[in-house]
Parts: sequence; structure tokens; C-alpha cells
Amino acid sequence: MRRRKALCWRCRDHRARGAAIAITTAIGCGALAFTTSPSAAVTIGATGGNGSAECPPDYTWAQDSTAVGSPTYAVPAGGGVITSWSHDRGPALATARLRLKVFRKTGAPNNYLTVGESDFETLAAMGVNTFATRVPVEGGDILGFRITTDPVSCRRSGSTGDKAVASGALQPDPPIGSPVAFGEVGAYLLNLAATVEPDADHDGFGDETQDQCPTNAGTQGACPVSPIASDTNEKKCKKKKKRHSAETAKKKCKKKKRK
Ligand SMILES: [Ca+2]
Repeated sequence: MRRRKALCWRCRDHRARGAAIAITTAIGCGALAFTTSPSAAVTIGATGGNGSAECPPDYTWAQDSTAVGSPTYAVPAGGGVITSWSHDRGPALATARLRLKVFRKTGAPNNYLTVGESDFETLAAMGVNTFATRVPVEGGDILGFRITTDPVSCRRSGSTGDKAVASGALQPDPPIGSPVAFGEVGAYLLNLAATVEPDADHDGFGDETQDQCPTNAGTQGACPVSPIASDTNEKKCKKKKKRHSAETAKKKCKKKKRK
């Protein structure tokens, strides 16, 4: 009788531990989800130029900051992955090319760290051109681009507080990881928008279009199926229960024979 109770306690213990594992896992997943913001894709920046292709090639531009009421060009808190970017070709030639650049402020005015870029793309289509990419970003990172080949319609007039910055003439395209200093150009907004998707597992793949398993950084395909800890413990308890019942029956059988 005493042994039976002991086994049951063990079973309860296993079940309790299983439940604890399940709860810990749930809390862990929750914590993971809460570290990422926003919870859904957002668009930052906005397309549209001044109607002329006035920005020559071989310059790098960035949107340092924007006025209240203007669209933000900064990545929201929590970061994520830029999965696409857009630029309105306007009157630029169909051979004009540019690439997305992402910069991080260093704290010194007009000084930045280059943290991301896309491939160079050709503005072949009329109107807004949208290109897929994959650029992991942090909250506060700002958008920019590098122009090559032909002039583009890179900006539109903004208001006080809209601060566009640009490299000097013949300043090379800054590679990822390099510091760079830009000069202030004036109250302009770049002709540029980007989609930022959340990245809950921090694997560098956007959770909405690039990552089918946002809870596991080890894969971007379908989530692997794994046995749940509580189920395993439940099975162990059942096995022990079965063994115990057989022993009890054996004992009962012996008692009957003695009678
Ligand atoms: Ca992800």
C-alpha cells in the first residue's frame, strides 16, 4: 500500500515537472515574442520625388531625421528585417541604378556606421519600383541609398526638421561595417520606402515572408515536430502504473492460493 502511494507521488512529481517544463517553454516563447517589436510588418519612409532627376550618380544619401508630421525613415524599436524597398523612378532613365543602404547613428552629428545594403537594382519600370531584399536592422537604424550609372529623382522638398544628408563627390560607396560622415543637404525627404518585418527568432529572416518557423532560429522552413515533454512524462507514469498493477495482482493471487 505504501509503495503504491510512493509511485503515485512520483507520477505526480513527473506530471508536475512536465507541466513546469511546458509552462517554462510557454513563458520562454512569450518572452521571445515580446522582445520583438513591431509584431507585424510596417512601412517606413515614402516614395516620391520633385519631378526631376536632379541627383547625380556616385553619391550616397541618408535620411538623418524627419519633422513631426513627416513619415519616419527610422526602423521602429525592436528592429527586424527589411524585406523590400521602393523608389519612384519619376523622370529618371530606365538604366538608372541604385541600392538601399542602412546606417546607424554613432552619436556624433552626421556620423554613421554602415550596417546594411541591398544589391544594386535597375529602375526598369515606370513609376514605383519595388525590390525584394533581406537586410537585418535594429531599432533606430535609418534608410539611405547609393546612386550609380545615371541621375535619379532622389528627393522631394520637406519642411523644417526634415534632414537629408549626403556624401561628397567621388566619396566611395561605404561598405558594411565602415564608419562614414555625411554633409547636411537641407530640408528634403528621400524618395525611398522600405518594409520592415518582425524577426522573433533573430535569425535574420523576416517572419512574414522569409521565415516559416519564427520560433526557431535553426530553420527557415516548416517548424520541426518534437515530442512534448509533458506527454513523455505521462507515458512514463503509465508504464509504472502498469508494472505496479501487475505486481499487485500477483500478490493478490498468492494470498488466495494460501487460503
Ligand atoms: Ca525570423
